[in-house]
Amino acid sequence: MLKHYKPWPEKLKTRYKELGCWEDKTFGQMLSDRASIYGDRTAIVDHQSRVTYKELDKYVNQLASGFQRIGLSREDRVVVQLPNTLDFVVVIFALFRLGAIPVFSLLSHRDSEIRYFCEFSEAKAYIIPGDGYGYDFEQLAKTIQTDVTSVDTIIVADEDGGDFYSLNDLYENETALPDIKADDVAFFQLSGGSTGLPKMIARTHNEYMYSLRMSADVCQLDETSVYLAVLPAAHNYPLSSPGVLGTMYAGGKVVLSSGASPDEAFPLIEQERVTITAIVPPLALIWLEAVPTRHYDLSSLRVLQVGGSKLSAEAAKKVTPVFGCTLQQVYGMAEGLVNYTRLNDSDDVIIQTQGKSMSVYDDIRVVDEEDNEVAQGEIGELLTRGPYTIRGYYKAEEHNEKAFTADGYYRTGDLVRVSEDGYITVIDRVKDQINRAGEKIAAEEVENYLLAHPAVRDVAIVAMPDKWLGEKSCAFVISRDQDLKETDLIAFLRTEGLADYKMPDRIEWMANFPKTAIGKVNKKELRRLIEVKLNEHN
Ligand code: J2J
Repeated sequence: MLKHYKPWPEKLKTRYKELGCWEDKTFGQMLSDRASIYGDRTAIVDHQSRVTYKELDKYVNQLASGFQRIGLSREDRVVVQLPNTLDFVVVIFALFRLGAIPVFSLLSHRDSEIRYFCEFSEAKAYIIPGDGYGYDFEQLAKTIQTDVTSVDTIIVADEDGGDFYSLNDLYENETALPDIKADDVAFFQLSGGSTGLPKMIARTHNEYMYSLRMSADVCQLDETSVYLAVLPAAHNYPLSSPGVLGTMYAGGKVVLSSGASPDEAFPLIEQERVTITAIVPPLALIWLEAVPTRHYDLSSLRVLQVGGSKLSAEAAKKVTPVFGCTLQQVYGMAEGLVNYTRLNDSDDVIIQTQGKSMSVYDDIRVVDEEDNEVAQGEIGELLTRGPYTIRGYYKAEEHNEKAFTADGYYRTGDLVRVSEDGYITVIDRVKDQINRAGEKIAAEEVENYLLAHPAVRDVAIVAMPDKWLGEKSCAFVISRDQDLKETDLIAFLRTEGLADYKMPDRIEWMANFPKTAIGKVNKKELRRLIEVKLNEHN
């Protein structure tokens, strides 16, 4: 068993198996099954390739064999930082078959994040994209390899690996692969987080397979479905809700796009006859504006999923008239629970709510600050547990005490209202996080970086409303130095190697912070202050 991983309690494992939720299938087996049922159907399309299920199955075995030859084996952690390409899919399935554990990072992550992922997971390998993605990943990989002792293998997804292995050279004759168990950890994902350091989420084959099987079912996918991934496929939403993996579960076709703009996505929808795709609310606004001015045939689209942050009812109303398809709101989290509006729900439910949990075995509680359940229909924090919601973060015992209840509920940090028939409306959040266009920023993580600047005495980061992104981040700073400028702080964060989306969008200088009754920084008041200021300028 993987060190530091706290497995599911035996009683629950037995229960979820008896209930038929967990089917004891690994992702490796799922792909072979699909290859035998849907062999000649197209599985994956990217900007340069198109492969069938049978071909994909073969490539995955060949790459797993190559990985094995260069020393990767069961339970080795491998940080995977790849764009939406066929390579991404082959790599993760090859690692699944080997029992090695991908750590899903995003292309936008930089030195600070990658270093932490490698160190914290004690990764053995790091897989990076080739040229053409706007950043020198090879240089980053060199630094990581030098600084992080566990990392001894770098693989570049390019024909020429330079000083490292080239992914293309690792496709080899198939060799015997280990026997992987469905209760094993399949991969690590990153939590959106609200604390100083991102938390890691370990998911087993069993629990995750159930999540995507239910998603495929709710979204009515079958082998004729065509899913377009425009969001980074490593993220939980496009990976499993139903995403790339749910579509493969159903035997459908996955189209991978490295960009999400209308000019990249719309032609793909037309050419590949895409039936379903998933976007975040800010993209929905851009797509809605773009439809009338672009002349692509989008008539194949049956479902447009919108989730990751709150979609306004105003925008929600426009989706069906503009796209001629059903809107599906998706409210999910990498920790597990996923809620969907159903395809046959009334317009009112689809426009006003963020959906209903997908499994009858999801336990949902809505509680007040003392953890007492609120009256039905009242606002409170959503707590949840169930067959595909984690029971604790990886290697984070102390934090788990706070993030989960003693009886195993995950504290989502979301303030919601649940209707009598189980539909959830997300109202606000209690967690210290900024949801910037669906990308989550843990305020404390960025605050800690800024506090390391010698001229910063104190800092507090809060969300401020933004017409396009939903929210942006505003850092209130108390400076020791009158000459300190916004540009100095941003430059400082860049040298620290923080991902771009975490950079504060605005800096406000303060002499003191408003405090709460118990003397903590009053972030609610700071949010109000910046909102007032923004309104004054409008
Ligand atoms: C309001 N807030 C939302 C929504 C997520 C499917 C869809 C999304 C995610 C995801 C995911 C929201 N309205 N429709 O993993 O499988 C906010 C909540 C939630 C947090 C989780 C999936 N959909 N949110 O966004 O792990 O605050 O997952 O707790 O990135 O995003 O973020 P994340």
